[in-house]
Amino acid sequence: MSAPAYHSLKKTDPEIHAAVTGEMQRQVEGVELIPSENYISRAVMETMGTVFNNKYSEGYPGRRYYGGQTYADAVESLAIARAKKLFNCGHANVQPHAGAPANVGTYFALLEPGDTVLGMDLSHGGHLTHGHPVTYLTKIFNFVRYKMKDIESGEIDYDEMREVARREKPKMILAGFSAYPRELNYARMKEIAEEAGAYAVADMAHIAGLIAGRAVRSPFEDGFDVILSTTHKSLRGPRGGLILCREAALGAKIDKSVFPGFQGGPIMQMVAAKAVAFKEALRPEFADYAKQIVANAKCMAEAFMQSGARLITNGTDNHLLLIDCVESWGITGREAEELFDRIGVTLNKNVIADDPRKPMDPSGVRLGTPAVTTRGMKEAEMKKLAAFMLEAVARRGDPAGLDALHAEVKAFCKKYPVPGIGEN
Ligand code: DSN
Repeated sequence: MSAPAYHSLKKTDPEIHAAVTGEMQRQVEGVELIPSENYISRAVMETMGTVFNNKYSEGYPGRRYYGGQTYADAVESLAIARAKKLFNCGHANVQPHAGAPANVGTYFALLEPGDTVLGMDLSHGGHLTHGHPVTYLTKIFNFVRYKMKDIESGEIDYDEMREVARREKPKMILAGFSAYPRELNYARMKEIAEEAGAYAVADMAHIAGLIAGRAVRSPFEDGFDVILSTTHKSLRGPRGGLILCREAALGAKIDKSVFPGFQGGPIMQMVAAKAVAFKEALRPEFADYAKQIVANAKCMAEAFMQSGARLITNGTDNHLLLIDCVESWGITGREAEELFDRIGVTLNKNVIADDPRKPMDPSGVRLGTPAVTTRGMKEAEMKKLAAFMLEAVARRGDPAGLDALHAEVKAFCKKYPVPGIGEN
């Protein structure tokens, strides 16, 4: 497969064409370790650029506010049916434009202003949308946070969570994270939610692909009411959001909340692309992919720990790792991000639990394996990537040494074509 040429774009807007080409080259020549990023297939990419962009489709299949919906209804119905099959549930809303809108749609469907939500603390792996004070959501709902009780094992303090739930009487208990390397005990959380009379909701944005591929447990298996997600992380679809209900009965509330509650027309080319991605994720080979993501992350974690690096929770059960750079290498997370960027390895600085440093210059970095696994890399390659990064740390005062390492990384990447781009 050769790289997309984008002839019309080149003619109309050479500057944007140059940026697109540059970005394709960056993706092909570099190692992508940001755990929330991935490479979509050419089929998903093609669908995102289709004429569905021209169509308004407010409403849902069979009940729209505009005419001309034959094909829009067909793609949205397919997306819904495939999402339900993939996640084994009773209802799917495929219209949220992204992850944060999926959170907002879920909160407004299930809560009244002033209601309490129990969510994971951002510094312990949670997400901004789970109640960080900088978000507008905290002006409407009352967020209470839970944390790990033991940073060495990553274990959540479920006894404390139960105490807090008894005291604060939340209407929603939220499982989910963007920087937590372990599995949550969904059964225990569901039990606590039941006792409190709260909805059990999971934000599985990071691990949707792992759940779809049965590489980790689905919160629905333990009776969770709602799972929300993005579609573009480990699930390897277009950028977008998704809300799933275990029981179809809750679906009407979710649908009404997304539209007309706070969104307008769905972005139908993205809904169509979600349908294509779900079809890809239903293939047996996607389950192999999901399991390899986890195997790769565990292997990489082992390689770093063997080198003496400190990992938050001492390893991983999913797709991501958090490294304490200050403790491991005597550099900050920002310095580490810049250093690895210098050799073509992309990851992100990240706070670690109870970080004494600020988010723009925290103590850690976060990295993950969904994207490199899509390129066909396995355990041997994970060891090689860890070795490149450790070598960069060793050569950090040596610009020529880092240049040489960057050339090695580029040569290494050439062996693993990016699906969707191919040879560039
Ligand atoms: N930006 C996504 C992440 O990296 O986790 C979600 O906020």
